[in-house]
Amino acid sequence: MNHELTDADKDKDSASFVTPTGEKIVLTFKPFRIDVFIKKELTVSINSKNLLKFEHFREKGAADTDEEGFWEESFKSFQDSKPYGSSSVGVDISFLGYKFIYGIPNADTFALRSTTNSEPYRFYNLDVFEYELNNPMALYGSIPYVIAHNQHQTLSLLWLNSAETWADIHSSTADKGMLASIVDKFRPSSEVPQIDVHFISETGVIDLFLFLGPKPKDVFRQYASLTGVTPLPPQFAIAYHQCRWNYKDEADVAGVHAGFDEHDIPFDVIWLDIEYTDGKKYFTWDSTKFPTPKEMQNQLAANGRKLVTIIDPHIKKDSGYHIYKEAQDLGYFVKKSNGDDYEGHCWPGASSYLDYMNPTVRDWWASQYALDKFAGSTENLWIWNDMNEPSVFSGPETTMEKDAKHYGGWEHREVHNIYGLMMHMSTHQGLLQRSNKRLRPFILTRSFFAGTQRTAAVWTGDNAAEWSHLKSTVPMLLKMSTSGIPFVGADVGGFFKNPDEQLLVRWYQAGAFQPFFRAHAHIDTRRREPWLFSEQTKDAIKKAIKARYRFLPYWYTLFYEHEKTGLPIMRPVWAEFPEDENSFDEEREWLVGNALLVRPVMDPDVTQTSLYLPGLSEVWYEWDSHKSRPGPGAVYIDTPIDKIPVYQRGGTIIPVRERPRRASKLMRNDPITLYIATNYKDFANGTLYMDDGETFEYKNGDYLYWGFTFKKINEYDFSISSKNLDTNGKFDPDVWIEKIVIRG
Ligand code: NBV
Repeated sequence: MNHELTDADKDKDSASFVTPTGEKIVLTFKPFRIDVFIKKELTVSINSKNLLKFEHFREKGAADTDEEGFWEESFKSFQDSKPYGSSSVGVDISFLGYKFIYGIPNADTFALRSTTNSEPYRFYNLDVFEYELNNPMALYGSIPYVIAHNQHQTLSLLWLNSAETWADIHSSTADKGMLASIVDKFRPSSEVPQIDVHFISETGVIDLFLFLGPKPKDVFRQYASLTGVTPLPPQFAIAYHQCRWNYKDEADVAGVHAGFDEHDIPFDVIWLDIEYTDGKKYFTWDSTKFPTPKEMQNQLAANGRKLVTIIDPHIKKDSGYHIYKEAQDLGYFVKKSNGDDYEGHCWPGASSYLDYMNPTVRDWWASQYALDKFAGSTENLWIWNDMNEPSVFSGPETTMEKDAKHYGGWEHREVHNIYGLMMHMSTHQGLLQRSNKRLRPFILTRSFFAGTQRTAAVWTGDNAAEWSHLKSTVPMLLKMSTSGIPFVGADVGGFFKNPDEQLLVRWYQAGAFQPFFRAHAHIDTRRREPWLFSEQTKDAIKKAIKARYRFLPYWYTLFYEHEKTGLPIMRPVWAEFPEDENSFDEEREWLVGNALLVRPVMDPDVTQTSLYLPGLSEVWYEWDSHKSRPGPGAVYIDTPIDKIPVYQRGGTIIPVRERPRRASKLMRNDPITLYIATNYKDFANGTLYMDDGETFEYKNGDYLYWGFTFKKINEYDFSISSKNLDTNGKFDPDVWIEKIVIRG
């Protein structure tokens, strides 16, 4: 909402107004403070601790300070010239009545920890070698966003700043906090829990967004209305991806492609890492190892499969390399502080970096993906943007110097955390243009920022083949999902090191129920294609991958619904059960949509696993046995090596396809089975979305969105009905319901 102060307001000590939804906002001018009252209770207070800070740009000489570090800083052998002096901004925000706060994607716990006795959370996109878990350190991406949640109200806050940023989080009860006097005035109880967040950025402006809920789903929608949603991906993108650094040559690719068929394991996409290029010059191919890339892609396409290749942002300094030559001639590289082209070391050796902050450079980069420009590419090839923090091996903290210069005179320090976003946005534009806006693009990015969801999927980077890393996939992906990025995954199997067979199987089982499902491995690891292990392991992996293919109609429907509503696909329990306090720090299980609860095994040698079934008056059905259990409460379930604990929530209907095939494209016309799980009122409903799976025709009405309802008519009779939920959808596929399974 917009509210402008009147002249009369400005003469007073404070001003207040009421939002259209009834919240009261009080602005106090001296000392400056904003208080938000929800249902008459003080719920958010901004700057009550007086940490608001705004250092404007200064001119050397005219400055009022010569404090150490103000005009210049050094880090190891790097000198940072700070031409505008110290220019930090910051503010404190208190959430009253809250014990739990979430957000801040990184490798730490899902429910954020207090940083009172530790380092603050850091936001600075970095290529971190062998990152540590349970650590507030910066990783590849930044979203300075927090979500406060209690049983009655969910609120969130975005600190929109792309410079290096830190957040301190302190939790306490208000009677001890500095807000005591205000709280006493407005809240009867003196034991109000309180969380204080302090954001501070190295530079930039203060741009703060508050989303008032009241429910988790309102907050997700409100945040998405500002930062955007992930448009429906092509169907192959949500199926299974097979990656490694590196599939060596065309014969290797053909062998893996055939191996999956021979062992009857579905897969949709094979990936090529940096070794496919001619000397790490992106948009080229190693002509010995990949002499006929188009034929290779066509062979994959013949079985409904795709290829993804990596394209990194470092451009080899080599005047014989067309991308380098053209970009250099046109002046498209980021500049050093002295105005020369910036140079750093990366895979190809000495490299320059494109200035994606410049719209002309983005257009130019996008045009490189045109089929007639990117030699050897076809419409069957999709893109992976890695190293886009940007990673600079020779730079401070393996990234670019802060005083490097971008388009418009902006220093790198101002825009560091959106460099990757600008790159993958431009790649997205290129893939769109390549097909004349006919095909939906697929891009995977490592670096991300608020808004990345509009143009790319994200993975959690270089994890390790360790049980702790498998476990950390859940909080890491939940943090990203609740922070607006729904299409997220972690390298299945672990990137560094060699997983033992048990760990690999358990990782596939978790990954099969996470939004982006891709196996990946470091170049120094042993090969891991599923058939290279024991029969038992291969079969368990196959079963997990097939489970993914069975549930594809449900996943696809959820992605469609995300585009409409902004709801995450992988949800924390509290997103569906906001009042169930037992689940507020839950980070072993999650919900896929509103209907499936998943709690994979993430420990070695366990024959039984316990999980929590949330919700008062809820009933849950174990997927395989149909056995029902009431919520709320814990249950134990036997978990032999091929078992994935999955429960269907009573009251829901899930569409599946019972015949997994070689690739998802080949299943498009297969019939649907509906799993109906009734609740205590003998009721259930669910939805099914379908379209051609790859084009934008769904925007022109070529889709179908159906609802299914199961209800009780009288003591003996029930009805199952279906309804077209959106009559604008005109898609008429040759698909029928072949089977209905009723639980309960
Ligand atoms: O391109 C090589 C790797 C890639 O496989 C991985 O997924 C990325 O996260 N890349 C990082 C560069 C080097 C990693 C040590």
